[in-house]
Amino acid sequence: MGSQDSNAVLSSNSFLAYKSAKVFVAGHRGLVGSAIVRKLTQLGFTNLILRSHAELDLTRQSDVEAFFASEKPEFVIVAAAKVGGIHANNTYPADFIAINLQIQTNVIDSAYRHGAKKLLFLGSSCIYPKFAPQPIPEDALLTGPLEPTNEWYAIAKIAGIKMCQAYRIQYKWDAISGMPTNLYGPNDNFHPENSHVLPALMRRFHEAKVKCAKEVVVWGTGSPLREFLHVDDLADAVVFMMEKYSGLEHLNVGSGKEVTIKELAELMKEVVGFEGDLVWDSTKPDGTPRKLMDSSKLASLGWTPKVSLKDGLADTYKWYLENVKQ
Ligand code: GFB
Repeated sequence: MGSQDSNAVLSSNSFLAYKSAKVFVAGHRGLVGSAIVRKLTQLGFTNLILRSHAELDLTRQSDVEAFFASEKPEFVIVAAAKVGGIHANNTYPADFIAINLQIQTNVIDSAYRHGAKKLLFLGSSCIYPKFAPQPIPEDALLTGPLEPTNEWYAIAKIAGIKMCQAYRIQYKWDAISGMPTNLYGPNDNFHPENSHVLPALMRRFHEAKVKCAKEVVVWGTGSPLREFLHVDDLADAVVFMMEKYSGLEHLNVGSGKEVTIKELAELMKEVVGFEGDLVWDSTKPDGTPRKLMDSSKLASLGWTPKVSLKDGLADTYKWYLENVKQ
């Protein structure tokens, strides 16, 4: 794992051997948190600690402190975040930096202070420089300027990685970070403007099919490349890292497969069964041209993704049809 890892603390706590442990999944109603809860439940974990936003506002330091003081979770997975697609990131920079810094700072610090054995913090592939070498290795972090459309979110997530590293170095505390690539799956946000490309296109193609529309508008030029990972694969990787990894360095979590936005749109059209045309709106930003992550470090520990993009899209569309009314 590189020279930095001389600071690694090898975990003496097996995560999987201890299914009655108190595990706090922060953000359990979102795309990522709900997938982690499904996975942990399937694995037989019996003591998950879950709080809705109404029950516990993670941006409020004193509430978070009181929650950790009373519950004292043994394992913590930080899947709570203010997230969104390129338009939301570009439109609400203050929310993206402030809310994410507040949530992660409160949760990481309180988890440490109240005796959690291990914490996993989740970030995003947008932490890397806009023109990072491809595929992007972990050590490309902080080597160049960020993509401007999401630098506020990226700065917050970089601070989260660094906070985990700092607590590991100063306190020898077992905090690790995983950086997933672009995710999708059940419980995604299908908002027409603020969501990520995959749920946005699924909804737009579906609504166009229902209305028998002749065209669907897709943002940008279609040329950017993106790597997509089904959220069930991420949940599997989270459990794998909780069990097997205790290093200083954050780890990339990707599928290793990339497609252009045009290819994604064509595939989505096929999965949804829309028969009209695509119209490209080049007034909308493309964002970063390419962000394929190098996930070979995680692979070398023995983890591989399982869900293909085509199967994952079909599975997500099935979920969307069952839940569209909500
Ligand atoms: O998914 P997306 O918003 O996120 O956009 P990023 C990916 C690409 O899809 C861009 C294009 O080139 C968009 O222009 N696109 C085409 C669309 N049609 C649409 C559409 O209807 N909606 C959306 N949203 N995009 C985000 C970051 O970047 O990735 C976040 O802003 C986060 O911070 C996330 O890191 C994973 O991949 O560009």
